[in-house]
Amino acid sequence: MVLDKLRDGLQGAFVNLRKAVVVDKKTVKTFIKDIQKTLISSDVNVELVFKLSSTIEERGLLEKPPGGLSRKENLIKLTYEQLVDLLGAGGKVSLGDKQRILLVGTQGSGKTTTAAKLARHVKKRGLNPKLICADTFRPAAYDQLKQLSAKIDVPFYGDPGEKNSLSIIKRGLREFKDEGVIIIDSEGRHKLNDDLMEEIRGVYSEIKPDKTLLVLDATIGQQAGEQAKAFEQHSKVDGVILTKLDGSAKGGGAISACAATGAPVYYVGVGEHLEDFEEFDAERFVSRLIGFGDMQGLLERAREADFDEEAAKRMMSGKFTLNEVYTQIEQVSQMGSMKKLLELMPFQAKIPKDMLQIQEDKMKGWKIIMDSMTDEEKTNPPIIKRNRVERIAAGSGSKPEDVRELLTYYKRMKKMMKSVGDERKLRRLMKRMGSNFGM
Ligand SMILES: Nc1nc2c(ncn2[C@@H]2O[C@H](COP(=O)(O)OP(=O)(O)OP(=O)(O)O)[C@@H](O)[C@H]2O)c(=O)[nH]1
Ligand SMILES: [Mg+2]
Repeated sequence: MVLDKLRDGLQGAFVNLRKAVVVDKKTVKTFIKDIQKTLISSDVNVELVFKLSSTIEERGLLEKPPGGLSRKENLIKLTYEQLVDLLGAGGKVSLGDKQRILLVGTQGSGKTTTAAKLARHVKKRGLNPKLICADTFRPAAYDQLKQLSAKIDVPFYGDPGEKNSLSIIKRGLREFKDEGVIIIDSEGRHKLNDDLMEEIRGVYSEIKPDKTLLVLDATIGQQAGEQAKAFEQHSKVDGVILTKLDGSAKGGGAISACAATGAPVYYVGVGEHLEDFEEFDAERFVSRLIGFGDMQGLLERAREADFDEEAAKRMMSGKFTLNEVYTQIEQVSQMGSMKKLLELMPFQAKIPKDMLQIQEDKMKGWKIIMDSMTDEEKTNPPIIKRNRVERIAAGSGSKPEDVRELLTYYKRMKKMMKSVGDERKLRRLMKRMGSNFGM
């Protein structure tokens, strides 16, 4: 798995936070210490770590949590956002039918493996990748890439007899009629010396790749930032591919250093196999590290499910009508399927199971039913007796049972509201329901 230590450290911090009963100064401090320790041991630059932690601390303690969020959730949200910020925006290669991608990097950084991984990735997306081996420096380079391309069944061009990499590339482009996503594996040298830079510059100005991607070994930690900078000074680098993130204890340092340098990380290599390769997306990456499903989705939903004071007051005074049910349903459909919503929740709400299992399409049907009701019926549902049930069913194209089912649901909800009793409990309940039903 990717970045075991970083993941375990962060998850540990979040587990402790979740267990905390109150979010006071001490809790926040302990949480932040845990985060700091983890990041620093992943080789993240100390200054960046302190900047991140002081932001979390200040805002976590002082800020009034935005709508619907508890202090704890707000702290999680803040930390999540700060981590995403630390690891950068990521980048995207918009893959097309006709494209030249040049891979550059020092020796052993993983260029050749990455060329094949990228080709596989491109192919999976239904595009047409082709590989060129332009490494004339390392004797076995040709065979290595040739074998890899055979494995993924991707056209390959190379010439072990040719010493000039530029001429190989030109011939390769001609051979491939310059069509498809052409991925060029270039040679690496031990260091970023002038020779290598000269070579890259030459290739660059002649070939004019659509994208030049720098392949960096993540095990070098925050030094990745300096390498990215050095390359950028000599040739145009569009983005970075970080390899060996699986085996690196310093991956966090490598990613954050690239982000700090302004070099977007496009892809990450997470193993020796060709399928161990992913697009890098900081948000998804951080969500996975800290072990919540789709954090972004949760946050959006938390915002949408903003606590509605007015609705709470209305309900407290016993005014829970079908209008409230209507709003509920509307919000649920805005939020997407309830099942999906539940998967997103880090904190499983304790709401009666059968209440959660009310199906989405049923709810949509109820909305249509309510559209056939008069305002009076919606504000005062007990007046809906048999005749009205039949009229509403006919008007909404549904069955009388459906109308009755809706009324039963309404009664149950109303009873639940009443049984809650005091306001604080209701608020809590509403918040839970807000996350589940969209109130
Ligand atoms: N664990 C792991 N190993 C990787 C990854 N990417 C590459 N490797 C390994 O790193 C070693 C070097 O990879 P290459 O692809 O040959 O590197 P290169 O940059 O082409 O090397 P030169 O051509 O010599 O400059 C190989 O043993 C690869 O299997 C990765 O994401 N994870
Ligand atoms: Mg190579």
